[in-house]
Amino acid sequence: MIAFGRVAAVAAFGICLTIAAGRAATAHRTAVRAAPAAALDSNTFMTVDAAAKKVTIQLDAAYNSQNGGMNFNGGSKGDQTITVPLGWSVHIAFQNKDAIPHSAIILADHMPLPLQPDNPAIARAYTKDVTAGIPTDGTDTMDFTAQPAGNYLIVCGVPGHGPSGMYIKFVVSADAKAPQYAK
Ligand SMILES: [Cu+2]
Repeated sequence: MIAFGRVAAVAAFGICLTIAAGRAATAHRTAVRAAPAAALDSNTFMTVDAAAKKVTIQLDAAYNSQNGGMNFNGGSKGDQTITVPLGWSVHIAFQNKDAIPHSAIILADHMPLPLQPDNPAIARAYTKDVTAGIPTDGTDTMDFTAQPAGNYLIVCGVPGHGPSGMYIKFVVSADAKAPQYAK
């Protein structure tokens, strides 16, 4: 009975965490819904230095409760697209807002996604602890050059998360004149 009680307590604690996370996510959703109805406000996640040809992107894992928290900046299953001109410098600031670990790695836009990705399609385009994931509130940065031109995905590298829809699109474009963040 002692063991059962412990299991029950752990389960109850887990439920509390879930409820708390759900409330936080609801607050996020409300904020997002209040934004202009057009394309995603790129200023929310993207800062552009045109002179330096550098783009800084905030990448929040579990930004809200979209796809059960399996999202980046509220995007999942490829429903957001970040486009960067070929050759620009990219700085991505990753933060995990979830109760479970997540990571990020750039892969070729090719299905099916590997269950456990470990080889980035763009050099240096991955966070630390790609497979184990970065814990709650953990952060990391990645700096890389947007090349070669092509269609990619930013995917969570924790096994199973990518196939569960935790990915958004990332395009390196030879034609784009400026970065764009679209939903
Ligand atoms: Cu994940």
